[in-house]
Amino acid sequence: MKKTILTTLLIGLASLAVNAQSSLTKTDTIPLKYGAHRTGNRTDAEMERWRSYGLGQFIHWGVYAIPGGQWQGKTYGGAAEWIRSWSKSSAPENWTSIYDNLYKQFNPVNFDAKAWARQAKQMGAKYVIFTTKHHDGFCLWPSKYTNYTIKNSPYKKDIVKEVVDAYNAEGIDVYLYFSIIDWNHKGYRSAAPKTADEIASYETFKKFTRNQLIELVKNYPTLRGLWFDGTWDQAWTKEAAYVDALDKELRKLSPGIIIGSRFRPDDYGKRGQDSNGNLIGDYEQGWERKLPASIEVTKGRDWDCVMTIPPNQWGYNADWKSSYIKTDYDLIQMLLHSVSLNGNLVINFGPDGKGAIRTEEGAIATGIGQWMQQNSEAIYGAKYAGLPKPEYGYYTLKGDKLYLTVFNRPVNNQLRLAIPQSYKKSLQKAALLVGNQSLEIKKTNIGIDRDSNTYFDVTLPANLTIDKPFVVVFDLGESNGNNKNYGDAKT
Ligand code: H76
Repeated sequence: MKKTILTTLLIGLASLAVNAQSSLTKTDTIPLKYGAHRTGNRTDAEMERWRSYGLGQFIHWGVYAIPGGQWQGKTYGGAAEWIRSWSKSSAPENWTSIYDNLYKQFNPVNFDAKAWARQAKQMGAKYVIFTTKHHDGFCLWPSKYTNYTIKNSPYKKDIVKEVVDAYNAEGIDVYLYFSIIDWNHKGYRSAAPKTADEIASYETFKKFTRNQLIELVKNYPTLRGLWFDGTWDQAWTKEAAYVDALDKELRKLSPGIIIGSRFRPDDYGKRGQDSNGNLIGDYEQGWERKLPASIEVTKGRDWDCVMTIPPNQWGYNADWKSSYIKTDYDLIQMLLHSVSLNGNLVINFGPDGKGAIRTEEGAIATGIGQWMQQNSEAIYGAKYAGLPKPEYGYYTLKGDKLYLTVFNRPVNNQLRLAIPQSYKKSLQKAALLVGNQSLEIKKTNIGIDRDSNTYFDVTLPANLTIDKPFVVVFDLGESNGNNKNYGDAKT
């Protein structure tokens, strides 16, 4: 039995990612042909670019936007983009066939890719993930490999192209969402094929999937990555060799492309991380609508969190009355939470059947954008600071600047920061990010000296009137022993 203790902890300023293997004890390694391609994070420029985004936009759009979660007075109840799978007993009569013909009405007269892109830019999104095809199989690009595409709708034009061009024109990177599940393809199945006929039929689906992916990568050469979904079927998870070869092929066709952890299964059908616990793909895609509670649970991996504004609705749902809708404040807090732990937050929008982004989403985008306009320095390119989470909000770090985004302002206007004595940097200067007003820092001895922290008090201006989160910037210097408590008596 070979035991390796990997104790690499990289919180240096050059490589800000904490190594995935930090302080893990690895025991037996299972031999895998199709496991992780590497054990640490990617270090190339494309991935560095991905890491610096902070904020992204997700868009779920397709024919499911027409019913918007309901049909003829009946409510589906599940996630609106899943409405095709409305169960027979509660669904309108002939529901599947109604749904499969909806594309004949897909004519989004209000769709304006440039307006979407402008709004995303104004919100501060650095990248967009756009649904080319969801589980229903309807393609928003004119795929050569099926008739179930935008080309055969009244709209006709290539929506993927319009989106790619418009977002690129705003300087926003484009990633394409692609569902492996395809309820429209005859060869698609969920259970692993067993009989010769089933296997032959599934082969047609595999070929089709490969063709479509190659088509997307070739059609839209500026794409930066693929965001896979619907890869959990047993039929797919048993195809490790096929998917591995396809992954390599796509990477060859599109050098630098970024593909998350939801594409390839390993030899044993494990997804996300392989049977040895190593991440498959370029970043962790498992934080869907969830945020890691600490840096430890991220295992030092790159990750994104895709977040819905309502509880779990991705495609347009007409009914936003029945549940809690996140506010721009909630989402800004999630953004800080994400960036403070080395993740990107991707906020989902679900345009309606006519192509309009609902006014509530527009207002949220505006609110976030106004905040980003003033405070994005604490977000873009910022990383985990190597410090425990402060009770007032979140730390992010960029170069020699430490940002504290304050959500919980103390009533006495004193931010008392507990800095571990082991921290390699010292806090030199403090100022409000907006307006650059400098703030006094005082070392504070409050008698708690057994917890290995040094306490610093930063006084906020009493006349600071602000009802939004705000940022305090610290200039960091080399630690000169400053963090140690002084004057401790011998006992
Ligand atoms: C389940 C599921 C899918 N994954 C999310 C990202 C949405 O696309 C949802 O429909």
